[in-house]
Amino acid sequence: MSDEESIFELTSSHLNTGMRGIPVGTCRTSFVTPTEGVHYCGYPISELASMLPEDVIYLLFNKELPNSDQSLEFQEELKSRGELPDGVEQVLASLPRDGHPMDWLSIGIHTLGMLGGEGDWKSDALNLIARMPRLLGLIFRYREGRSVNIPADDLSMGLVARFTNTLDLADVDKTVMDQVIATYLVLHMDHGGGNLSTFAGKAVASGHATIYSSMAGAMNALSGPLHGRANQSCFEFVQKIGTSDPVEVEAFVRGELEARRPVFGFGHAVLRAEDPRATVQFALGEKICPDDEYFKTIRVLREVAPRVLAENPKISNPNANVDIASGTLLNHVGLCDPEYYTTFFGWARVAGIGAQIVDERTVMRGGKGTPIYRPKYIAEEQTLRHVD
Ligand code: NMX
Ligand code: MLT
Repeated sequence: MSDEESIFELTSSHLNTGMRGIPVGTCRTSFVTPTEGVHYCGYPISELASMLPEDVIYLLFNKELPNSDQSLEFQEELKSRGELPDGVEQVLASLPRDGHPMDWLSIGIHTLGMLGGEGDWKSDALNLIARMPRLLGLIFRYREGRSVNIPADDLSMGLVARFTNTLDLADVDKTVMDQVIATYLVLHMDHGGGNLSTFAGKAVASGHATIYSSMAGAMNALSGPLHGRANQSCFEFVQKIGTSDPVEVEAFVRGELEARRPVFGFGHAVLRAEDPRATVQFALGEKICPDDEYFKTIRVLREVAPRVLAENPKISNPNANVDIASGTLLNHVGLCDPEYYTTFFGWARVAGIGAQIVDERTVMRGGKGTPIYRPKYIAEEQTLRHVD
C-alpha cells in the first residue's frame, strides 16, 4: 500500500462510535475477518487450536511456527525466564480477598514489574509470559485462602502444568484440565490490533511506560463485562438458566433483553458469523462433556439466542462469540468459580498483547516504533469564552 492510497473515508457519522472500523495502524500478529474470524500470522485459528501454547507464542513473536528444535529451545528459554522475583507473595497476601481476581491480576503484573522489570521490551514481554502461570496459580491460592503448603514452582514443566501444579486441586483429572486450559490459551492469545485490551495496552506503551504497566492497563480494559469479563457473566447466566429446555431458554433470553441486559456470549464488533473459537470449544465440549448439564444448556442457547437476537435489526451479529462455551468447559474440569474466568483470558492475551507491543515499539516505522498515541477529538458545546 502506497503512502498516498486512500484506505478509508471518514465522515462525521464515525464520531463517538468507539473508533469502530477506523484503520489506525498495522498489525503483524493476527487479523480478524467477519466470517472466518481470527488468524494468527495467516493461520486460521482452528488449525492452531490443538497446538502447544508455547509453539503458538513462538509464532506470535517470530511470525513463523517453530520446527522441533526451535520449539524445544523456546520452551527452555521460557523455563529459564519463569522464576518469580522475591516479594510477590507478600503483596498477594496483603490484598483484599473479596477484590475481583482481575484486579489481583493487574496488581500482580505491576508487582512483577516493580520487582523484576529489565527495561527491554522483548525480554520483559517474554519474562512476563514465563511468569504468568505461577503468578496466576498464586493469585488463586492466596485469594482462596490456600496460602500454605503451596507446591514449589517446578520450572521443568510447561506453562500449563506449572499453573495446575501450583493450584494443586484434589479430585480433578489433570490431563483433561491441562488439555482444556491449553486449548483455551491458544484460542484467546490474540484478536487483531484493535480489540479494547490490546489497543489500551499499546496506547499505554506508546508513552514508553513499561511493558508491565502497559499490560496491567490492558488487563484493566479486559476486565469489563462487554469485553473479557463476558466469560464470567456468560457462565453465571448459564447457571441461572438452569435448564436445557428450549422454551425456557428462549424465555430467559427474552427476559434479559426486556430488562435491557446484554446476552453475554453473543455479538461482536467485527465478526458477523459464529466465532470459530466458539465452534472449536463446542467441538471440544462434545468430546469431553456432552452430558454435562451446563453444556446441554449452552448447546440450546447456541441455537435459540441467535434467532431471538436477530429479531433486533440493530444487533450487527447475533451469533455466539468466544465467551459462550469457555466457562462451561473450565467448570467441567474443576475450575468452578466463574469470578476467575477472565484471568485465563488475561493469561492468554499477555502473549498477543506482548508480541504486539514489541512490534509497535521495536519494529514499526523502520524500528523507531509508533509515536505516542494522540487521536483528535472534536470540541462539542465549547464556544470560546473568557472569565469576566
Ligand atoms: N445482547 C444485547 N444487546 C446487544 C448484543 C447482545 N449480545 N450485541 C449487541 N447488542 C446491542 C448493542 O448494545 C447496541 O445497542 P445500542 O445501539 O443501544 O448501543 C446494538 O446492539 C448494536 O451493537 P453492535 O453494533 O451489534 O455491537 P457492538 O460492536 O457495539 O458491541 C459487543 C459488541 C460484543 C460489546 C456486543 O455484541 C455485546 O454487548 N455482547 C454481549 C457481551 C459479550 O458477550 N461480550 C464479549 C465480546 C467478546 N470479547 O470477549 O471481548
Ligand atoms: C475478542 O477476542 O473477541 C476480543 O478481544 C474482542 C474484539 O475483538 O473486539
